[in-house]
Amino acid sequence: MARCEETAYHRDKGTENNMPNLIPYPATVNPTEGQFKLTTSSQILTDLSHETLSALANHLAEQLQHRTGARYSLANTHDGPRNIRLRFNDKTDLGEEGYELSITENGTLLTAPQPAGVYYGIQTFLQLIPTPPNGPISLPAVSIRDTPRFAWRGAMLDVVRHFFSVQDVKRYIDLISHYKMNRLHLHLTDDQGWRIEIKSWPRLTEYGGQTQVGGGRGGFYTQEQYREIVAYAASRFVTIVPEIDTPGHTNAALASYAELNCDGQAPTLYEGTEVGFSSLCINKEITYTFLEDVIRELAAITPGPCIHIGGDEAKSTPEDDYKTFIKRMQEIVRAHGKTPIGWAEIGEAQLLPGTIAQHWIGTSYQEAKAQGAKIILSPANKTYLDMKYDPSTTLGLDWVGYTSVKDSYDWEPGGYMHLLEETDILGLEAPIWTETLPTMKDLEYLAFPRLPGLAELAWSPKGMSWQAYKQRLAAHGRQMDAMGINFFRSPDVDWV
Ligand code: TNX
Repeated sequence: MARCEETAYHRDKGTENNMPNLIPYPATVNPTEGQFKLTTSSQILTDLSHETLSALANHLAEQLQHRTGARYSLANTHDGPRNIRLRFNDKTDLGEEGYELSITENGTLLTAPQPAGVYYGIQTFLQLIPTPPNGPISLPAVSIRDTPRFAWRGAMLDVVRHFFSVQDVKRYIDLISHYKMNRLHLHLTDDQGWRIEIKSWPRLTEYGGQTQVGGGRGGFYTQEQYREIVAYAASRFVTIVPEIDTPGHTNAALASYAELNCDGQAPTLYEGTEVGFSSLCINKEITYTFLEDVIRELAAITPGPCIHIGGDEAKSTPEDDYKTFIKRMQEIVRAHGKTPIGWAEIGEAQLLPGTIAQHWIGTSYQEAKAQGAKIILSPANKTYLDMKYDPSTTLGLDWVGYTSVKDSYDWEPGGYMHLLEETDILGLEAPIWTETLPTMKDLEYLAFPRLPGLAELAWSPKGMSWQAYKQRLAAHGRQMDAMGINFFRSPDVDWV
C-alpha cells in the first residue's frame, strides 16, 4: 500500500506520461496546473551586482538563445509576470548543489543556497524547453526540489592515446556539466604521450608529447592552457582532477629522459596500444626528484583538492617495489597539500589516511576499503564509455565485453560491489579511453547516450527504473540533436 507521506513522484519515479523528460531525474517533481509562457518581453531577473549570479544569468540567456533563437534580456528588477527569476535562498538542507525550481503561469523562480545549485537548476530549466521550439514557448507548470545522491559525479577523459584540444575539452565540460556531473578527471600522461607542460622537465612535452596512438602529432597543454581549462571548468562547477599515471604507463617520460631509466637508456617513443610494459625506476632517487617537481608544478596550477597518481597495470614493477613506490608517491602528493587518488590496485600497498581508490576491475578495492579508503566506482563493464555497444559498433574496445545503453544504466551502484556499503562510495566516474577515438565526433558517439544515464545514476535517488528512463531518453534524443551531439541511436530505445 502506498504511504501517505509519499508524493506521486515517489511512487512513480518518472514513469507517468506527464512527468517531464529530465535527465538526471530530480529528487522530487510535482507537476502542477497550467503553463508558463515565455514572451518576447520576458526577462531574466537577478541581482546583477552579484558577479556569480550575473554570470549565471548570462549563461542562461546564452543557452536559451541557442535553444530558442530569442535573446532574453537581463534586468535587476525584482518581480513581474512571465519572467525568470534567479536568486539565492538560505535552505541549508539543499546543500552546495541543491536547488528549487518553481514554474507557474506567473513565472519561473529558481533558488538555491549556492551558485552550483543555481547552475544545476538552470540545466533542469533548459531541458524543459520544448525541442525544437515550434512557435510560442510554453513550459508545463511544475515544482521541483532537487539534491544529488552522490558527491562525486565524474567523467574521465584520456587525452593521451589521442590528444584533444582545449576547445574539445571545453565542449566535453559543457556536455558533462549539463548532466550535472561535477568532476573531470584528465588522464594527462601515459606510454603514448605526456600532455602537461612541466617547466623544470621541458623535454616531457617537447619530445614526449609529440606522439599519439597510430602515429599522429600528439600535443600538450601549456600550463597557461591548463589554467584556462581549470577556469572554464570552474565556471561550469566542474573540478579538474589531473592524473599523472605512475609507476607504469610511463614510456613517454622514460623516452624523454634517459636518466629516469634503471639502465640509463631511453626507450623509443610508443604509438601502439599495449599496456603494462613500462615502469619508473623505483630504486633511483632521481625518480622522486622528478615526481616531486612534476607534482609541485601541477599542484600549483590545480585549485582542486585531488591529484590522481594512477597506479594501474604496473605489470613491469616488482610487487615490493610497487608498494614502496605507492607509499612515497602519496607522500609527495600530500606534501603539496593535495589528496591522492589512485586506481584501486593501490589498495595492495599501504594507503595514507584520506587516500581515495578508484575501482575499475578486480577486487583490490576491498584492500583499499579495509584500510579506510573511500571508493569511486568506475566498474569497466558498466562505466567504460570506450566499450563497444554491440558487435556492430566499429569504434571502441571490447575487452570487458559489449556494454549496451541498457547495461550501462540498469544497475544499482549502492549494492553492486561485493562488500561495499553505500557509505564507502564517494560516487561514480565514467572514463573514456581514446585508443580508437581520434576525434570529438568519435568520442561523442561512444559517450552518448551512455553518459547521461551514468550521470543519472550518480545524481538521482536510488530506485529509478530502466523502463521509465528509456522513455525519457527517447524524448531526449532531440535535445542531444539540438546540442549537436553525435550520439548512438541505440536499438534499446524507441527514439521519438
Ligand atoms: C585499461 S582502466 C586501462 C587503460 C586502457 C583501458 C582501455 C585502467 C586503469 N587502465 O590503460 O586505456 O583499459 O579500456
